[in-house]
Amino acid sequence: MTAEPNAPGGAGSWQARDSRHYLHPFTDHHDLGQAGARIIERAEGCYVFDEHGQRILDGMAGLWCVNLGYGRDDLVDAATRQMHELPYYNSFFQTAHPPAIELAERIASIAPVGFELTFFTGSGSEANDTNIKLVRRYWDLEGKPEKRHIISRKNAYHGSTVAAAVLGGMGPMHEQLGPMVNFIHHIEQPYHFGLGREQDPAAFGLAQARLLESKIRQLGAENVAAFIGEPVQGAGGVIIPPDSYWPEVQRICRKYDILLIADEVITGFGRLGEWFGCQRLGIQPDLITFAKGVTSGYLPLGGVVVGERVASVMRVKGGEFAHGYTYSGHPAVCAVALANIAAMEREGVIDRVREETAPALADGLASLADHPLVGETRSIGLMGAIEIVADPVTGERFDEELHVGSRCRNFCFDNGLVMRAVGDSMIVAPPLVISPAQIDELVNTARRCLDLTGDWIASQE
Ligand code: PXG
Repeated sequence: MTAEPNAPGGAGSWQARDSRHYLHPFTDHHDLGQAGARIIERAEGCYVFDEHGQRILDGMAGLWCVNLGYGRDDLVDAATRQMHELPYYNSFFQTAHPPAIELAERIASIAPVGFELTFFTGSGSEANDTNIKLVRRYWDLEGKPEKRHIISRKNAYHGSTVAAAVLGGMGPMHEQLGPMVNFIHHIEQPYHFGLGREQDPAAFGLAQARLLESKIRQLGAENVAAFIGEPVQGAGGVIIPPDSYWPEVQRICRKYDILLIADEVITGFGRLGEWFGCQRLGIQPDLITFAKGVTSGYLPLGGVVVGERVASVMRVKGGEFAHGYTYSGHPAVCAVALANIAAMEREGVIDRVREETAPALADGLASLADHPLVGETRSIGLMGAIEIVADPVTGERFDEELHVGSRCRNFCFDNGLVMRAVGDSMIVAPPLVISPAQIDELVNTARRCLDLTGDWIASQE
């Protein structure tokens, strides 16, 4: 019997059609042509379903964004209603429409005190491009145009547009960009397990923060415009800085009169058990980048919440801010964000993260610490990491060639769990509506897959 032409693996299968025509983001197309993509067909709650009907617990909330989970009629209905009413209009040249105004107002109501003004974009990358221009505009208006340099961190992720990729600190992205924009500088990250596990965490946190001070002195404070950082680095491997880190960064930014940008694309909208991560970590930034969770990923939206310092200068001194996107404040997208925020409030989602599920995830991950492959587990809110090591005592890693993290990730997928690998750090960031029972399922599957990974490593020796 011949196979169905559209059956998995056949010439007309999703996989074959995909590899012929679809250029994927962050994908090796040689490998894709060989192995074929995993095709996800539908989703419900915290689970996605592949083309074979396998149910997979989405431990990454899509890409850190599907905070309310899949299948929410309220978000779909909000988009539909708005698209009937006004599917598109722009906010350029002194026009506006109710959904964008209402959303800007709503964000001001949940943001830290003094954040009254929001600029909308279509993504986190565009929001960070906006930040670069905002910072520049601010210092120009303040009569200090030489304050142009921005300091960021190695292994930071701030997006994929040219400017956002330069702003980020991902080596492989920089390599493909060629010559770098020369006003962005990177200092080392506060990655205790990876860079300072033999040191006291508080002392390590202070030392990493003071790298900022050294860099400012090297560049001259009169030339430095801003420092940007994710409160907790996400794509870099859920790097949770020691408690001593952010207060010291804050102190240094104030001392040298440097703007602080908190990139909350992942940590915003509830992931750390507060609306914004800076509220949880006690950071007082000047600009906040958001995206992802603002719409639970149902439609693309990003933006910058502008603090009083920058907002007042733009309002008082004026002059056109020569920047904007066709889809800045898209009405349907804003309507979904409003429905998303309303549902988070109505359903007490953030309180449940703080009081119930974040502690459950922390306990669950900690229970894996006795596994022979595990060097450390850590989490904050609903984002966590498991460090796979060859030797839990010394923290020595496996040979990179073994790609142990990717192996473990594949075992997870095959056994019904999406967990991501950043090198050999396994990371999770489930939907904020995950239940304690589903956290148990996540942790139990992770343990089983660590076992399978251990068996596989043994088979290679
Ligand atoms: N800032 C941060 C902190 C992010 O995590 C962006 C900016 C860019 O947002 P957009 O919407 O332009 O993608 C992000 C995005 C990963 C992964 O591999 C993470 C992101 C995107 C894609 C993959 O963990 N974060």
